[in-house]
Amino acid sequence: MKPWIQQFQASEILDSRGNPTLSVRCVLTDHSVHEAQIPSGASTGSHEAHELRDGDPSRYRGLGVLRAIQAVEGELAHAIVARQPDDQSSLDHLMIELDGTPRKSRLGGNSVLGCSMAFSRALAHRRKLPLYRSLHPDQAPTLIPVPYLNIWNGGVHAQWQGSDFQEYMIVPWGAPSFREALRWSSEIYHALQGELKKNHLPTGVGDEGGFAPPTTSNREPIDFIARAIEQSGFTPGADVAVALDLAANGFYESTRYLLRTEKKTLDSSGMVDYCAALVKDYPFLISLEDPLSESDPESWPLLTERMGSHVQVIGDDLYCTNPQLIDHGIRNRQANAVLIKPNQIGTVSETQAAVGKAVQGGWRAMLSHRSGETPDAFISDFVVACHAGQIKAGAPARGERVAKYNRLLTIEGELGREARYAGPDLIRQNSRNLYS
Ligand code: 2PG
Ligand code: MG
Repeated sequence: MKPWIQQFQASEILDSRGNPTLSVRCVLTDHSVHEAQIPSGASTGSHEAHELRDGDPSRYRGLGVLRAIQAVEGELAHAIVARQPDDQSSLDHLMIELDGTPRKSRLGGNSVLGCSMAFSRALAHRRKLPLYRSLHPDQAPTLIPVPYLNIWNGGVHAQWQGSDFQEYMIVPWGAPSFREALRWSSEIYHALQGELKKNHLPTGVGDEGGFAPPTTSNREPIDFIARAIEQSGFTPGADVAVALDLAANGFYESTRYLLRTEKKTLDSSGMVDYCAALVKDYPFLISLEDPLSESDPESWPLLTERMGSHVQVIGDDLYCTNPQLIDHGIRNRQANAVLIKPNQIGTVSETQAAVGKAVQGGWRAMLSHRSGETPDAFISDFVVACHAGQIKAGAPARGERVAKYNRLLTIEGELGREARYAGPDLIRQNSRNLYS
């Protein structure tokens, strides 16, 4: 076979928090260049792929990625160029073997994922397909996901200045199309801004573009958001639901949940009761992510059972997009959905396997950005290709967040009449068809 991959190049760029991150370019023998930029989390799970950083305090407070650049341009590039893989799983397995550690700690999850994503784009170019078709070439993509837009930031994404819970999201699932869903969301975002101003609250934003005012209760943001939905002419629940990422790892300390804004300390069963009361009082609350800590796995099945089938319980830090951990979670009925972040696991094929594992087990999957982002919209193509039907990518504001939503507008436009906006019923039905 004629060689088609010429080289891999990498460089240090800045992410949305102003921290260094990795850009990787796959250069082909036809001289085309295919780039991927790697995001970075702040509230991370303990099983995430290792992010290789320099640790040299004289540059970028130790966060530089020069060693990751070396890994890409050295060992990884040499092995890939020598082997000339021509499909995604051959490339990813080659890199996994070369690294040889469970969490990609030798060559770095960031270096490996950079090569994996850049290669995906190169493969799409070679197949003359858009990325969202090339990622799943046997199945025509049609399902445009429901966006979960984070319009109120708390927890570590707001430097613990506001709510204990990290993300309050609007879910415009009653819209007839993604384009309309995004319009609704932008209108609600600005209505919320107006409400905050009226109440003399600051309208500065957190890491993911949502507002981040101080609050004395974790329920207050839900009340504000419900008002903003209504003021924009929509019905909470039927038109626009609400979802939370509590990111409970962040406020779990020695077997207790510390809700500082409410001056409450709860044990596991207290936290389960707290969540049960929340979904009872707010019937339009349809999804809770990381309602409990990853260090409290025995309590997850209790909470999921209490929520019943109509509330989505999503494991993020608990599973870290790892197919084995997801499998364990399914067998133990810990949750009923999983968050999918490519950089938690470190290759495109393993990310695809994680979605497949979830859906085969009857769970839903949601694609996700990271709090430290770049304009790279890989996850938008990925979510359409894998039919997961759900994506969260932050507020309908800030360049690195809207890049994902804008890419979905383009895809919806390209699919034309074939495109179906996921809505409440289609999410489960379609992803199951693909993996059964
Ligand atoms: C999360 C993510 C993304 P981070 O917890 O779901 O919103 O945050 O990237 O900081 O882990
Ligand atoms: Mg999360």
